[in-house]
Amino acid sequence: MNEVIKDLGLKTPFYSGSSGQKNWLGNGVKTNIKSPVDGQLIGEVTFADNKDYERLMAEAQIAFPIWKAMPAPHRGEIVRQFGDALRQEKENLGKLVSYEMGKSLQEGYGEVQEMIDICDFAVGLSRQLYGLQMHSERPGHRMFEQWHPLGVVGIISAFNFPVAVWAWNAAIAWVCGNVCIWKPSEKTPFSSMACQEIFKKVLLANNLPEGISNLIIGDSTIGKSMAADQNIALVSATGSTKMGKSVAETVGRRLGKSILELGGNNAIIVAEDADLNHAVPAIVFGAVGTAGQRCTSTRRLIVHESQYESLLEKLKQAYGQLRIGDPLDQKNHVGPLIDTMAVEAYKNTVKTAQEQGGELVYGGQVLKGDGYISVCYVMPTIIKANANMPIMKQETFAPILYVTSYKDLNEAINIQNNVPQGLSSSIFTLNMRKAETFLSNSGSDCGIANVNIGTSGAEIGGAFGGEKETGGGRESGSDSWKAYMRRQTCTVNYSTDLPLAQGIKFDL
Ligand code: UN1
Repeated sequence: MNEVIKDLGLKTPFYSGSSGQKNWLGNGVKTNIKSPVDGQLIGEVTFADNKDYERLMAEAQIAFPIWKAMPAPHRGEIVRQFGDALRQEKENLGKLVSYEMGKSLQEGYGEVQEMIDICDFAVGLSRQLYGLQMHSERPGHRMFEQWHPLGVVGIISAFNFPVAVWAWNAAIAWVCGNVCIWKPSEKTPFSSMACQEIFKKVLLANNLPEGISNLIIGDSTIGKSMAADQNIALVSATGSTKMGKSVAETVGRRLGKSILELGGNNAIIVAEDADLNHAVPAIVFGAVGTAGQRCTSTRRLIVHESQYESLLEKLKQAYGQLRIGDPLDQKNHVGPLIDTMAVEAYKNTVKTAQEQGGELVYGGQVLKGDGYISVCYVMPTIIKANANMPIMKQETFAPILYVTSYKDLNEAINIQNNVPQGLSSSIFTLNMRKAETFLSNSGSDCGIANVNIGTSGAEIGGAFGGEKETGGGRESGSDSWKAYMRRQTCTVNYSTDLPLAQGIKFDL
């Protein structure tokens, strides 16, 4: 095992080689996992095959009746303990996420903090899984709705948030009484193994079966099996639109439920009256944070023509100050892309954008040499673009920012909405009319619409997700929990009569 991992000192030992002791170690193909930070081997994992999947599903099915029989606030208590265990492991787990995925250490810690926060949210929620009571039209009748667990929830997560997105789903799914099977990205298995071991320790300390949380490390064949499996009541999938369409088709064919959180193509509109002291750092963080690999990353900048040149100058200056390198070194702002395939996608996109008339004004190169040995580091890039360029309608998971200008707000909103994706959006303006127009039903068509903050870094308290090719699902806060439960409408007749609804008479 890699020395960096050994030195992490996670209080919960999580990796003991591919000896088959852990329930997530499979019998399929062996794969080497390398860090994008330094190209070093982190370790070897053995992918699960379908037999392993069936074994885990059996464990989940044994665990479900035990877990759902516990009152929801008691389930909340287990999630509270998980949150506490994460507080203990925050530093080391954050480092592991940073090393395995390549995001900055601060963002690695932030990701674990997001897990802790969603646990707190879920604990409170465990006492608030409310149903409504309606007035029945029939005398002596009571009508209400209640919410029951679904069963086994499948979670498919992406490499860019290797642990937090799982926690958004799992913590909520658990307090709702479900058990989970988690297939993380095969690019970041070690972070998920650490999480599984941390939660397993909590379960075992409470005499509960590990099957409440199941981890399966495998490639897309496992994701496909999950989508097709009748035993999975809900599949919550985060990742590319291509993957989401395939999951939706398969789950839809069996009329199962899905929550899809897919690609984004997020824009910031900068109005003529924007406070650039706030807009510039928000744009830079949104475009280059996590090396442009968030689904909420800022990919398009739509700037009023009066601000266009001066903002571009300010951005070029700010980009010039960015330090690119080892994300575990807190002096650096931008780490590597996840792998060399992502670097190829970055190169192709920069090239295509130029072929389509875009003008490269900053970056565009892959970094080589000392400190960039993994060949996964790229220069954050700014491209002067024309909103009609087809490449601007695509999401590339890389720090590439397209900048385009507009004359009036309606035009800006049209440009912002005229893409297949609909996740996050924002406007910088000090003008109340413009802000409210942007938030109105003729404004942004995205699931997230912000004023005077950037497109990324959503809080867990809100429902997270977006429209159109982003998939329409909502995870995390607000009333997203309802998607993890089944609704039951109940009517009780306590009268001495049997009146029918709609006044129908049926006398025998
Ligand atoms: C994702 O990239 O899949 O809003 C999720 C954000 C994060 C979540 C991103 N809280 O940027």
